[in-house]
Amino acid sequence: MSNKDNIFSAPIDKIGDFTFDERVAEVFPDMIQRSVPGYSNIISAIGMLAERFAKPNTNIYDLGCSLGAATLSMRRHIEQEGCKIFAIDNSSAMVERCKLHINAYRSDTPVEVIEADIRDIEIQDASVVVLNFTLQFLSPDDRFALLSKIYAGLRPGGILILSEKYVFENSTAHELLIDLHHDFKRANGYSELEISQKRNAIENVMRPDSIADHKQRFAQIGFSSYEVWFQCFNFGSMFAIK
Ligand code: GEK
Repeated sequence: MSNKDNIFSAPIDKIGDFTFDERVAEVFPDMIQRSVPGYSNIISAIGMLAERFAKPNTNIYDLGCSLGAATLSMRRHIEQEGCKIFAIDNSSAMVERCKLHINAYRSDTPVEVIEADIRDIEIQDASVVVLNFTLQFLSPDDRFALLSKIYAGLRPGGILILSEKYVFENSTAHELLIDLHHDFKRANGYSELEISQKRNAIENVMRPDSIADHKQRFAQIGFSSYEVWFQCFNFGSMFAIK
């Protein structure tokens, strides 16, 4: 059982920018479940996609792995020989806990948990790359470079799974989807104060793109097929195949 997220439950004088520190890592499974609509469906489907796309003797990357939920889902499903999963995050609090989660179970597919900035790592011989709600935390300028590096490191036929929060061009649609997300958070027990304080804290560190932005960037980089395969309110997941 994970600890309950009450980080924004009491009034905070000066809301700083959101960081993935010790306090966040401790409550993370509860926070992400109650904040991201469809999170568990996406985690399960990442396992299914990995089962389908993982090729023998290739690398699998989980970029911005947090506590390793996507890595664990992929590891449960991958049956191919000689695959290795690299789970990478630049938060030491996350990496420390991720290692405990991963080492709690044994499996034939090895996992290496690495504390690093995903902008600095090498990607090679990859059949599956996961960015599950991570790209949105990079500065808009760094997103294209990272996606190009992933494309270069993927084998032909390899898949990138990219889950993100989206913005929408039509303002009525945009506001409605945000309101529905806030209803989702209320239904999961977050108070008005928690919702608004979290919104203020995350505004400076997360600048989402639209689905059209993502598609345009995939096309420019050279991915041969890409589509949204899941959406719930203003959250969703796409695949892009080399
Ligand atoms: C999951 N994928 O549960 N380099 C490495 N890690 C980074 C960087 C960076 N430049 N920027 C942010 N992170 C996970 C959930 S959470 C999403 C991902 C959320 C890491 C950051 O430390 C955090 O652990 C993760 O990206 C984003 O399937 O909290 O909304």
